[in-house]
Amino acid sequence: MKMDGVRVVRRLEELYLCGAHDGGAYSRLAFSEEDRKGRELFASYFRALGIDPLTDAAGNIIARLDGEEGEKGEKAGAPLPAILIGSHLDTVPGGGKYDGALGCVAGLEVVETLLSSGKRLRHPLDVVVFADEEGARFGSGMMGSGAFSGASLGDFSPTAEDSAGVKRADALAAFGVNWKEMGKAARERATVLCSLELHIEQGGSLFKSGTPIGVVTAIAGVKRREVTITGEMNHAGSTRMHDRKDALVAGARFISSAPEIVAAHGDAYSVATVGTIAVRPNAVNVIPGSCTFSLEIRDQELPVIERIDSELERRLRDVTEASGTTCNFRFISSTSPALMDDGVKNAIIKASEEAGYSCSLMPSGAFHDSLTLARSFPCGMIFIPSVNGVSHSPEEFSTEEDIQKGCDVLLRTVLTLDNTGLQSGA
Ligand code: HGY
Ligand code: MN
Ligand code: MN
Repeated sequence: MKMDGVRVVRRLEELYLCGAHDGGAYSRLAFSEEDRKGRELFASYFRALGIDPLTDAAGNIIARLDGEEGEKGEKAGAPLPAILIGSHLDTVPGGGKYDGALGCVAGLEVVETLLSSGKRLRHPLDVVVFADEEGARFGSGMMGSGAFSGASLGDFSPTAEDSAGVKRADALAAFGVNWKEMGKAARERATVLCSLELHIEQGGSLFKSGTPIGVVTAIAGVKRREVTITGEMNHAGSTRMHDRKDALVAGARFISSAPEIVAAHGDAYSVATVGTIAVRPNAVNVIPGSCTFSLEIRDQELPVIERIDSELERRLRDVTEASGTTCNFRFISSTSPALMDDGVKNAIIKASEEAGYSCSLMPSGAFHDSLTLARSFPCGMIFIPSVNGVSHSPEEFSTEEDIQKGCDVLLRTVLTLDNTGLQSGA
């Protein structure tokens, strides 16, 4: 029984093309028409196997391969708890071919490989595409996996708008998702044995060390806020420099000081990013009256995130006071760091050893659906190298050889978990 890495790579290419935009960029922002194309193509792969995926109340796509034991299987009785293999198909703007899509296509490949080999698992296997993992369109990420895990949906305001002014609730409605009903997607804990996610590392450590498999130990938490600095719109020609209350200059002073604040108050894994900024009125001859930007902080420890957040806020208040401007914050989302499950980690390590691949235990700086799933279910993640550590970029690349190895380890991990369940002892 062998996973077909060539077929996986071909499908990743086909999915990537669903995100084609005029001008040569590729992206599948959550609940966009490009996302719809990718989701429909992915569902069609399952229908070709005779499996009709369902879509839950949060827009997650779930394709089930029944297990031998339980309702639809041969042996009578309630089905055993399912093994989940999930990830996401939505991307960041200009994202790569592998982030998220690899985990979804590899889950499909496990089903196709089992079906063609005639091997029946004892447990049901659910392959899940979680909706809006990135949060690139409406600000907060992991919406589908959050709803699936029964997390509070407070971070997913229905009125949050994308850059074109489309509200989240309207974008969901175009996909048949009623924002008010998303809570119905919550999956009962007892119906899940564990969750597995194969993902690219999105960093450089596996690539630099030449290690084909990463076994994720923990996933960094992430806090996102929106900052608005308000100054005074004025004439760019007739307003002397000492009379200005320039919101963008204040923003620039703050943003440029963020790296040393993170260095002073954080640890090796601490990061802070300003990824979006809007200036008003955004005219060449008008002193900016206001600027609004995103502020995202991540670390493996929640207290470190909070410490950096308060030090950055202190700095911002100093900068705005000194420049006669004011600032305010709008909370967007916050997800605590999470540990991966020992039993699932042990199964991944065993699978790597059986396959003859070296593996290293490592934390994830990127967040994933597994971050929010880990609140409710035992989770494990398998990483493969990202060439030059690049991700969230058209340059994102993983080799066919590494994809094959990641798929081999995923299949072996599923077989181990199906056989022995979760063995958390060493
Ligand atoms: O932003 C992230 O860490 C992930 O790629 N969604
Ligand atoms: Mn991802
Ligand atoms: Mn991503």
